[in-house]
Amino acid sequence: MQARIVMLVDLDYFFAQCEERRNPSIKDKPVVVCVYSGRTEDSGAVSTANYVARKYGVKSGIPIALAKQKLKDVDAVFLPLDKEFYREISDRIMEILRSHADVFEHVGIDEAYLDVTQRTKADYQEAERLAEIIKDDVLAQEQLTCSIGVGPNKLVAKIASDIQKPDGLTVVRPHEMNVFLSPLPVRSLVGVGRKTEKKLETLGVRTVGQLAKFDVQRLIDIFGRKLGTYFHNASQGIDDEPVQERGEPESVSRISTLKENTRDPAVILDEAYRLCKEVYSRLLNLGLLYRSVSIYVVAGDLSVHSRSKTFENPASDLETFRKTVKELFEKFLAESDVEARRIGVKLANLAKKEKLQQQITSFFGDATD
Ligand code: TTP
Ligand code: MG
Repeated sequence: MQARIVMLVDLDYFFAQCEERRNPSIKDKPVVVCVYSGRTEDSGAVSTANYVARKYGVKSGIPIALAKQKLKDVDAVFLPLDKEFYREISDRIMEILRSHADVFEHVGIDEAYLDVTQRTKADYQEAERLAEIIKDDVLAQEQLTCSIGVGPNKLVAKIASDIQKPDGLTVVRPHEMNVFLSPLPVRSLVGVGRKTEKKLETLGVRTVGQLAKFDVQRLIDIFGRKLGTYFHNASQGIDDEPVQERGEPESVSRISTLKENTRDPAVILDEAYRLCKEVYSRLLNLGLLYRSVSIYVVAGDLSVHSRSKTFENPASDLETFRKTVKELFEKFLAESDVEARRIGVKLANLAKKEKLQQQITSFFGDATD
């Protein structure tokens, strides 16, 4: 396989950082984002916490009651999850990241792989510069910090991204890989969970370096061919998994929160057109056509309303999209008396451009012969 350069970008303490961005006055305090189960006041688990809270031992997954105990005498902030708000920020950041990648793979709400081999001409210095630019862009446009790992493959990039959090940038060149990986605990490798870690420990293997020296046949005997081979390769930093765009989405949408609740069509359309532009640019990147347009309104009382229009034939232009969005919002405002708190636009029934071309060609016959 040709030498590659892969990045993993992971946003720092993501949900909690979004909350800090919304309300900067809490930044220096421990911030704990909670999933309340609703049974009793404190039942539920911690979704994530900022790094101030982590110093007190508060982290993802622990019970809220335990987090409160750990922060007993501290002026800490406990907040409920607001997934929609984090999703909005994530969507916009993912677009920034996508614009810097040859191939982009969206992994989770705060994480993505970027193959940057071509645009950096496989040069690590270039890749490091690009990573700095990405960090600056995300900070300037969305006021959030992230950590980036750069390496010859996904496995190394992922581990590198995690090693200097928050606001980290770690570049691991191929010749540095073994020195980088050797001292790490085996748990650093994707796929090594607590159980595998225990098992390896009984074999005297604690670090990635020890795993790399361990007889591969014995690993296969113990874990089976697939896993044994994987552990062996991973410990040497070998990973051929390509960075891959994940499937074609069924729809492309954006939603955003208005500065204040309103029914003013000018304000609503102004924001809606901005969202249209974002959605449209995503559509262009995907090389897709659309057949339906929807709008969403989340009202002041958080009720959700939508209107849609579906065309007979796929459309591909921004103007039709904008015109339909305008029509749908005007219709909605005429029919309903709610004030909009958040608004969204969506393109769905997406179709491939080539398919359309094929249809046209088969319909009209091939004009070239
Ligand atoms: P992570 O990237 O694992 O964590 P993080 O971004 O909060 O912190 P870090 O600086 O270490 O990257 O997860 C991303 C988001 O996913 C996180 O902000 C909250 C959510 N999450 C949960 O809700 N439960 C969990 O157990 C974990 C691990 C994450
Ligand atoms: Mg994160």
